[in-house]
Amino acid sequence: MILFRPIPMTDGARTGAALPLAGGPLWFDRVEAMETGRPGAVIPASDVPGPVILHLTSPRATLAPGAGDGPAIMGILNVTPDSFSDGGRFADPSAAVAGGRALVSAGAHILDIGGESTRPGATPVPEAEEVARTAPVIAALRAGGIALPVSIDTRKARVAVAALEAGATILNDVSALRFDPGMARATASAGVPVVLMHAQGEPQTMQAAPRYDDVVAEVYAFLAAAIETALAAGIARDRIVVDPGIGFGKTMAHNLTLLRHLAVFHGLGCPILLGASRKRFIGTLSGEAEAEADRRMPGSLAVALHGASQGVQVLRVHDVAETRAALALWRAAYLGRSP
Ligand code: HH2
Repeated sequence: MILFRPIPMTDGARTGAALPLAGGPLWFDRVEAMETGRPGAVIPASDVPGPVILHLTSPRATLAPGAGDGPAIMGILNVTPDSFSDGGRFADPSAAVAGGRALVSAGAHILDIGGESTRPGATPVPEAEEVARTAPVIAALRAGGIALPVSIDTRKARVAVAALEAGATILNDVSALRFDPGMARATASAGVPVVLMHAQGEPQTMQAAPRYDDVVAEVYAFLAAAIETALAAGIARDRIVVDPGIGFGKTMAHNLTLLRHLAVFHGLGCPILLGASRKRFIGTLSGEAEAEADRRMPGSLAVALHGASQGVQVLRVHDVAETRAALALWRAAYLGRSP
């Protein structure tokens, strides 16, 4: 199969052939045609088949109105004892509510609440425990007047339904509806947006020996199939968000290849979420491999700005204030936009 990767441009001086990338402020007039086993070929956008161009250019549904036409910042709140970066910080419900409020004040457009770590080697959490960790925190945030979109990071329908009842408005499933057969039904009947993420293997073992013949083509095919499954379950296309799953069954080389080719996923016709914040490869490349995860913040900002320059619609991050500031400057410098 040939994949078409638009080559995203931010420059204010556009050529006559410029097309809007996913209806946003970036544009493209050239595309890399990619086929497994062959060198990529750069071709004019006018040579790309019509249905592909439609997916590459059509505006995406907005997940967070507060984000305008920039990437939405999804702030991470892990209500777990063992998450790789913030584990234990928000395990107590009142600390979690305070943490959520702090993310809102820092400028998050979406809050992502998770009660089960999916870091490599993490042990699964029983459903009832995951509900008890997450639903009361979401209810307390809503009771305290937090009105912005809240997503629940779970693979389990029961946890998702409890979170929706407590006030969550987006589902974030790192198994792309594969872990729990009830998840697709729960998503369809709630009519809320859902993030479908690629992962190879299960969290306990996924980093043991990740292997791909062509990581971009395989992740793309996986996400295309996940979209079809979601559509067949009655989930509307404009409620689907895709995510290449950085660090989920991937070596550093796989992560970097996906980052370089991120824009190809616009061909799926859905918003793209990028979750790279503080992940291990950032520590390795920035010389902070063995340091505390929060020392990976500067490297995480560089990757977030790379995501912005590829036109991703959602950035899932731990360092909300810093990402917001970096994006504001990036937008001002590259796009001439003031905040
Ligand atoms: N990464 C993590 C968890 N959930 N969801 C999406 N859609 N994309 C991601 O890349 C992603 C995710 C892992 O990071 P974190 O939540 O910080 O750690 P942990 O799983 O240890 O709680």
